Amino acid sequence: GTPASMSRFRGALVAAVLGDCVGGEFEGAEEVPMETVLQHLNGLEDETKGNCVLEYSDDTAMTRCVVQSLLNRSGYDQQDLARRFAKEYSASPGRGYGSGVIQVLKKLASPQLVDVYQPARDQFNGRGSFGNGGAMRAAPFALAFPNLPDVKRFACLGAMLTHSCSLGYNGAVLQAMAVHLSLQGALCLPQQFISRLITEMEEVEGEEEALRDVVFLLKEAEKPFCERLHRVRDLMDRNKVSIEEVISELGNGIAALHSVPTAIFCVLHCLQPRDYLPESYGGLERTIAYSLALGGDTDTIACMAGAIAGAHYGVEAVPQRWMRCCEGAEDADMNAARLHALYHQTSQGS
Ligand code: F2R
Ligand code: MG
Ligand code: MG
Repeated sequence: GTPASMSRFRGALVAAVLGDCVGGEFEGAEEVPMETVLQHLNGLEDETKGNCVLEYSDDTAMTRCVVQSLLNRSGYDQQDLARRFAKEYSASPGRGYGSGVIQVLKKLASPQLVDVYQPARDQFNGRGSFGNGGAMRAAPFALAFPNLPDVKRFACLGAMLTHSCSLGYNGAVLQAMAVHLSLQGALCLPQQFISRLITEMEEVEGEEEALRDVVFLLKEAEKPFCERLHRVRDLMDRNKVSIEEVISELGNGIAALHSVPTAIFCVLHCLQPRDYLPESYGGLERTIAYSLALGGDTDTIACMAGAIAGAHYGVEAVPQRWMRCCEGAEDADMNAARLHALYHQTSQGS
């Protein structure tokens, strides 16, 4: 498709929901054989099963809040988004939220709250969360703002409502940038795509807060996301790479650092057919199946990989039967069209 076409917007938002819904089955599993993944996905194709409904989790619940807020406010409004997060959690607390973020969501509901970023700053004895909860809901920022500096800025602020640690909010910046570039067609040149992400993250991780956080947390390299993206590039260059190697090099966990680069790798790895995936699968199906086979935080990795891949392949690549099984997929499709209009309205105004 052409850059920033309607099909790409719809693909991004719908495939993110699909990744969350189909990935929920395996979240937290240590090992997920590909055979089991394919059985699960084949089950979605089975017409005899009637209306199977896979419920969405916190990933989609919070993404929907971001989408609704961006659409209703025609841009980023921190008070409105904070209020929507709190309201959504209170209406539907059983969506599988992270155990830490629940405290933030309860505090955000308080009418006395003056600074909406403060509850996030108080997390984990003032260190803030490094979880992937900011990144899992970052895609809509790439679908609302046409300019990269806006995408980075608002993805960062939107994540900071719950994740004040740079290892959390920088994961959201990286995820939103990946969706932004994919929307422009940048995945047609995969080497340039990953190089661009590294260049952008060099700048993002040069910020003082980021350098401070890596000293205290996770004991990682000075620019941890850049370092992981270099590993993604090394793995991409290899013809054969095992699931075990991907997990050990990139991770499959709940930290943004151990899941956002992994999701990006899943997309890049599945641009070509793979002998362990059905020949009948297109790139989007391959990406989601592969994300699930990594185990660990499967709903979130598949959700993030789905958004990036969906922006590349477009909505035509989404299997109708999978879509019909997933709660919230139809809504995502309609909202994507509205975000498309907002994006193009903003690009004309700038
Ligand atoms: N929570 C889950 N899955 C657990 C199983 C749910 C189960 N299916 C059910 O229904 O009960 N999934 C969701 O959580 C992830 C996003 O988490 P988020 O929003 O980042 O939450 P939080 O609480 O901020 O961080 C997650 C955990 O990471 C550790 N952590 C984070 N920062 C830390 C720090 N500074 N120091 C120490 N630990 C830190 C904590 O264990 C947090 O609880 C997604 O997977 C989503 O699907
Ligand atoms: Mg979840
Ligand atoms: Mg998850």
